[in-house]
Amino acid sequence: MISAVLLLLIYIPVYSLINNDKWVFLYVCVHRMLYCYFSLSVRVVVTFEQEQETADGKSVETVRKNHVFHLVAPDHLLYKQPSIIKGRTDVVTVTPWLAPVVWEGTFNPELLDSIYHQQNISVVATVFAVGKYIMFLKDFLETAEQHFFVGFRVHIYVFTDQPNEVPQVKMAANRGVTVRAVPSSNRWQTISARRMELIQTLIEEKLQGNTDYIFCLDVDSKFHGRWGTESLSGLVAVIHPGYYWTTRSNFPYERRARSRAYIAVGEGDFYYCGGAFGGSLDEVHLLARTCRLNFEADAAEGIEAAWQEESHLNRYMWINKPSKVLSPEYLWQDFKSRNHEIQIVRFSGVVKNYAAVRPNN
Ligand code: UD2
Repeated sequence: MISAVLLLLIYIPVYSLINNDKWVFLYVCVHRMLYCYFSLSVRVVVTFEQEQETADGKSVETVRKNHVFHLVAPDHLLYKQPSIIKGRTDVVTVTPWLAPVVWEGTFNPELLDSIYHQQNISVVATVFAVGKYIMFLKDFLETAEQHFFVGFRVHIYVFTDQPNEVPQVKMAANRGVTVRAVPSSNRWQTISARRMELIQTLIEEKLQGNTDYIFCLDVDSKFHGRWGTESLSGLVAVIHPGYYWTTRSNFPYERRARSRAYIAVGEGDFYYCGGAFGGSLDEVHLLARTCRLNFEADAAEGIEAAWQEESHLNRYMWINKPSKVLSPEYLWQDFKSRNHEIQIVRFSGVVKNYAAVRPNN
């Protein structure tokens, strides 16, 4: 189609020149200028296709995604001069596939915020508070208001079996909470594992077309420091605080080859948290859908991965490399003493008595 139009656009001016028809010639020239303008202006958005295996391992889905690489900063913004020879040297700030690893001191929050304010982005967070975990929700919501994407459009979706117990938390004008009722369960493994399915459905039913980014977070946690625009990317993973000092043979990946979450000894990059992940809506939708299908296909064969959806997430991220990796600052654990490289704890799991909060153990 495009080549036919182009041929016509070449043929008509040549014809009109031969026949000395200057109006036709002018008309075609304007068309060609418009064509050049539009083709150049869409170049900032790169579209590519990715093939993704679904749970049965046979069918292949083609997913089309748009990634906006163009970061526009406001003119005359003054900020500290960046350097490529001075900076953090105590930690690794880039993965072998060249995704940034976000640590305190590696980014300029004011610069990033001013870039993303111009895009007027909207961010969703999902959190599950089923059974006794409802007790963690108040602190989670209150601290999110203080630290999570402050100054941006934020909406938090709370999934709970006790909608009437959701605490009222005062929120800024462009922020809000929606409560979604979910059934309770007498197995914590089921509650934890169903999250992928519910995230997938939420994206399909409510978020597509009106949300830019989504983060899926554990409720038994609190924010202590900024979590903002520095965390934005296509597919975002958080390094688990318990396993970043250890070798991959010690990662608690699913090791049974018959599971779809299987990662062989000697494979794997990092151990990522099931309690925090996110990215663009399209990427998280694909992740949630794939993990859910794989989880269900495993269940149909009577197998549950070692750490449920966390194992499937780790398998997914092994193949689909995250485009940004967040350091353990983004999910620490209160019971751990802080290592020297952790200059700030932004989000951290509270100390809990598993026997007291889980429906089974
Ligand atoms: C780890 C992961 C968690 C999940 C789990 C394995 C981190 C830091 N944590 O946490 O994300 O992968 O292992 O399944 O990566 N929940 C309820 N009600 C319940 C039980 C769970 O609402 O009765 C929800 C709640 O949002 C909670 C989340 O599921 O935050 C994870 O469950 P967990 O906190 O018991 O799992 P945990 O701490 O072992």
